[in-house]
Amino acid sequence: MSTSANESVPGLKQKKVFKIIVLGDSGVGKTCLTFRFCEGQFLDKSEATIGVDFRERTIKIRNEDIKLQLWDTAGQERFRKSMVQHYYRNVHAVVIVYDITKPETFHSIASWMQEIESHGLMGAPRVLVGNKCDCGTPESRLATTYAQRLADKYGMPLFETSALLDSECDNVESIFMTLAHKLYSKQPLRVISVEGELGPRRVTLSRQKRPLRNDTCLCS
Ligand SMILES: Nc1nc2c(ncn2[C@@H]2O[C@H](COP(=O)(O)OP(=O)(O)O)[C@@H](O)[C@H]2O)c(=O)[nH]1
Ligand SMILES: [Mg+2]
Repeated sequence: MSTSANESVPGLKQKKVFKIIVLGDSGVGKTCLTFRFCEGQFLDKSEATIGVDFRERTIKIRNEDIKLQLWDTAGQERFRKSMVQHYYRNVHAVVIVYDITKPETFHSIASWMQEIESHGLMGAPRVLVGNKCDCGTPESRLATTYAQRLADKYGMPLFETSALLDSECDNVESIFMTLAHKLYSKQPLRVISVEGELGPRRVTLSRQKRPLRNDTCLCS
């Protein structure tokens, strides 16, 4: 688990930092989604992200301040290749975005999954996001059932959102809050008692109090 700069000050409580990377083809709305979550509004003049950009927002879980650090990247291969190692370091969770009006961005998900796998992140909490649900017609949008099948195949929840519509901001909120809660409660279960050799066996499990990761975030 990463901690913020105050870790060197004795007596100050360390803030947990969750690093979440946002992947997906260029133009699907990664920058607008992270902006919506961190700044609470639609980013009017979104320019192509060059290399890596990150935004932060502090949320509260069980009265504890948690810093969510959202890393947003350019979808283009030419930028990704040069900074990929840096980008994937100390990642806690992954958001994969496609544009529901552009099937080719949905078909790229398989290669994004391969990239995630090659960086050993298949065990990290992941969500699939179909963005721009304010666009197109019901016929031109990728069917939810189709996307849900893929999400189920990879064992991740599916969210359909719009970074543009204020009425959809709760959905954008849910994407990152779902991941934050998953990360917060991601503590391994351990057996603390097994009862009755002859009678019915009852196994009690409890959550281990262990930090999720203990690495230091590069950008804190
Ligand atoms: N209608 C609509 N446009 C969006 C939405 N999200 C992003 N855009 C637009 O899509 C384009 C690409 O968005 P951007 O966030 O830069 O995509 P990125 O390349 O994945 O970071 C921009 O022109 C945005 O204004 C959305 O939810 N609805
Ligand atoms: Mg961008």
